[in-house]
Amino acid sequence: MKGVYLVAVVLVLAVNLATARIMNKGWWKNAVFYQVYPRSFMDSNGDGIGDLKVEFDNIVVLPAFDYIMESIESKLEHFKDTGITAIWLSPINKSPMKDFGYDISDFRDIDPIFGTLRDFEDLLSKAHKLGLKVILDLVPNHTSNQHMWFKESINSTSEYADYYIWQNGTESNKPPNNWISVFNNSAWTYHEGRNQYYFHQFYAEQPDLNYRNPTVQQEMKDIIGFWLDKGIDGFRIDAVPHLFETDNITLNEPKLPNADSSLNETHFAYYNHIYIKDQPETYELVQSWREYVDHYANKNNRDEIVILTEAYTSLNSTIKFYDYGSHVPFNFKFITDVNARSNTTDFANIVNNWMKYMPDDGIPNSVMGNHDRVRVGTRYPGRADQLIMLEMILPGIAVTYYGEEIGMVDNTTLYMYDVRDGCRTPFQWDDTLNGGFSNNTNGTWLPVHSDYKINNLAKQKNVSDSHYNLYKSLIQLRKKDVLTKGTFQLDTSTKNVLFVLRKDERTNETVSLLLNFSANETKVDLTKLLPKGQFKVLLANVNSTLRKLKKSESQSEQVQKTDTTDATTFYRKCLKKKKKKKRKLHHFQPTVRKASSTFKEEGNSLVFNTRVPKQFVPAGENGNGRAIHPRDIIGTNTPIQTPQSVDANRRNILQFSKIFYIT
Ligand SMILES: *[C@@H]1O[C@H](CO)[C@@H](O)[C@H](O)[C@H]1NC(C)=O
Ligand SMILES: *[C@@H]1O[C@H](CO)[C@@H](O)[C@H](O)[C@H]1NC(C)=O
Ligand SMILES: *[C@@H]1O[C@H](CO)[C@@H](O)[C@H](O)[C@H]1NC(C)=O
Ligand SMILES: *[C@@H]1O[C@H](CO)[C@@H](O)[C@H](O)[C@H]1NC(C)=O
Ligand SMILES: *[C@@H]1O[C@H](CO)[C@@H](O)[C@H](O)[C@H]1NC(C)=O
Ligand SMILES: *[C@@H]1O[C@H](CO)[C@@H](O)[C@H](O)[C@H]1NC(C)=O
Ligand SMILES: *[C@@H]1O[C@H](CO)[C@@H](O)[C@H](O)[C@H]1NC(C)=O
Ligand SMILES: *[C@@H]1O[C@H](CO)[C@@H](O)[C@H](O)[C@H]1NC(C)=O
Ligand SMILES: *[C@@H]1O[C@H](CO)[C@@H](O)[C@H](O)[C@H]1NC(C)=O
Ligand SMILES: *[C@@H]1O[C@H](CO)[C@@H](O)[C@H](O)[C@H]1NC(C)=O
Ligand SMILES: *[C@@H]1O[C@H](CO)[C@@H](O)[C@H](O)[C@H]1NC(C)=O
Ligand SMILES: CC(=O)N[C@H]1CO[C@H](CO)[C@@H](O)[C@@H]1O
Ligand SMILES: [Ca+2]
Ligand SMILES: [Ca+2]
Repeated sequence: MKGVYLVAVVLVLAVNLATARIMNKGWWKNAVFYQVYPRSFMDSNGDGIGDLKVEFDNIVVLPAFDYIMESIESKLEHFKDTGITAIWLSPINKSPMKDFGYDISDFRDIDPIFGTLRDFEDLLSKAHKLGLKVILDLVPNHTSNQHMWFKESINSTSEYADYYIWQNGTESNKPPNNWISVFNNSAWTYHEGRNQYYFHQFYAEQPDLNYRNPTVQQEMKDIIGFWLDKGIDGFRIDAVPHLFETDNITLNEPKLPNADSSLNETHFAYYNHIYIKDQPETYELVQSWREYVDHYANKNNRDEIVILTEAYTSLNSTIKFYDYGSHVPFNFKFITDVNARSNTTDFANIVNNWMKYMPDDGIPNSVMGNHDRVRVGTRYPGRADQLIMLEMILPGIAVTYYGEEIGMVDNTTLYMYDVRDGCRTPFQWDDTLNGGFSNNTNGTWLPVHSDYKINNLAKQKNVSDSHYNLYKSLIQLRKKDVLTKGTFQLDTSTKNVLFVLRKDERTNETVSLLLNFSANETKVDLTKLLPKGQFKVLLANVNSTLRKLKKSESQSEQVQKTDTTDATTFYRKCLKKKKKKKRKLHHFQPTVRKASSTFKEEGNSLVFNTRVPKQFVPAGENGNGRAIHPRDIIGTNTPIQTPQSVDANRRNILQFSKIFYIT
């Protein structure tokens, strides 16, 4: 009997070993992640603030997809059409909202403004039914000062005493050292209750957790486990470079040798943050979370759990996260290192440097905006399509900030709560009250951008030549082998033209992208770039004349130019033809068409971007590499502007507007 029993046990063990594994590995590798800023996405109860629950034809649906749901049956279809892989929700945890959710007072609960835990569970299960992944924001660096841990930590003999970073002041009761908060001024705030200073990388209401305390490390793992138990598919980890600080409190940070002369010792950007950013222990901590989620997925036979990391730091320090467990170390270089005056070489450098330093098994990614930065459509007036086309054609992952898909722009004069308000205005669903975001007749937490009547999703869905339909088509295109597996190459040999070539080595199929950086028409000799010179235009930016050709016409037009196809001549001919005969304009077919017989030989396709609108400022004018808006130049070691300096910002915006918008 005993023998039989033993055998049975061994068998069970063997079965466990054989079945326990991470499923669907790499599902994220060509994903489009869509960032939802819940306050501004969809308001279901009329309080003017977005939330998780959306009543729609008596069905509760998730906010990200309410626009997708004409009916239940069309849900899945429409999701498949749009092709977003995963939504990432900015923090929805309980919070006093000092930093709109980035100050958490209970990591295991949902803030009542957004709904309940139950609402979240509904959202998650509906998302999963649609084949959609859900990523949550994890904000591990700090808690709210209203968190129970912090309240207890004020008592220096409680078990939470070492959950935060407490230090005595100097003899004259000044902060212990010169460390500065990201939002400027001392990173130390005195607390009477404990007669000590506590450290905060961000607002004083966001005390930093002490990761040198193993209990704190365990707490955060438990929180990760709590949300994994709910079934979420991954985490986007906030403010990662700030996790650890040096433990030698006597070390003052050195001044940056090239600090801007307008800065002084109260500014974050004044110092070289060698002691409070990018510490080696930070990488090990991220690695420990990766091990935790891998172990979890493995143990529970779950799809791979993805980790995305937010780090505004040097290229090297960002890339290093690949080696420490981050699947997606956000590439913010298109936000921080280039602007509307950058040239094609500057752009090529961003891509090439990333590729050069990324580990061989790494997956690149591109981020064009988020809730801290001026929207891509505002940073690049009239060129939002270009940037979206670029990120969609480049290899790897694309990250969309809500509204980018319809070309939303900032309200550049808005400042109600935070200098970052401008890019956080509500999503523009349609042309009804509050852009369809909320039925509140008193307005919404931030006003809807005034262009919602002409720029909204409903309208764009009905017009084939729209940002939304371009976005959708790009996502469809991304599913082709040539874009998921193809090689890539950049070419800047034509002045003002950035050329991206993707090629499927097995079939020789290519997809190319031409971006014109000049405000003028630019000639491109495609024979140099595409050896056989044949191409088919697949997609073009909104308002491009190319889009308005008849399908058959656009093809034959191109076929005639097998040898010296010249984009300008082509473009001019299109214009002429358009003038000559007034014909019914056919919208450009956004999907990939089967190559007609004339294209069989090479199958080259061209995602063709013609010219940018007149308001584009050519490189050189003020071309000193400075950004349009002070917020744009926040990069390594540069602070998010403090509310105090907002007036100065505003003046700059107005001043710059004059340069940028020719009306
Ligand atoms: C807005 O919609 C909510 C939910 O349907 C409803 O309770 C509320 O009365 C509406 N408010 C207005 C002003 O119509
Ligand atoms: C501080 O914590 C200790 C240990 O838990 C407890 O005995 C004491 O009552 C607390 N003091 C206050 C003021 O809460
Ligand atoms: C901090 O100051 C208190 C007196 O307020 C003193 O008892 C304690 O030893 C000091 N701690 C350190 C680390 O110097
Ligand atoms: C802390 O830094 C000081 C230099 O400011 C150095 O003299 C001291 O040895 C360091 N202490 C430790 C424990 O590393
Ligand atoms: C530092 O600059 C700020 C303006 O950004 C100014 O208000 C402040 O007085 C300056 N502080 C010092 C110590 O110079
Ligand atoms: C980045 O890392 C590379 C290779 O490790 C090194 O050659 C380069 O000097 C580093 N750059 C900086 C700015 O640290
Ligand atoms: C592109 O701009 C950079 C500065 O951003 C400059 O150094 C470089 O010479 C420019 N290259 C070309 C080809 O104009
Ligand atoms: C609008 O404001 C008025 C006056 O403050 C208030 O009575 C009313 O309830 C508000 N309506 C909504 C929908 O919030
Ligand atoms: C920006 O917000 C302000 C309210 O602060 C409003 O008056 C203005 O019309 C808004 N601008 C746009 C373009 O929506
Ligand atoms: C791809 O192109 C290469 C070089 O022109 C050629 O040798 C190869 O046969 C082509 N492969 C296919 C599948 O057409
Ligand atoms: C654009 O074209 C105009 C007129 O042909 C010319 O004057 C101008 O210099 C051109 N600008 C650039 C940036 O090439
Ligand atoms: C892009 C992003 O999420 N930025 C956040 C970084 O962390 C600080 C503090 O939590 C937030 O204020 C930012 O919004
Ligand atoms: Ca609401
Ligand atoms: Ca920290």
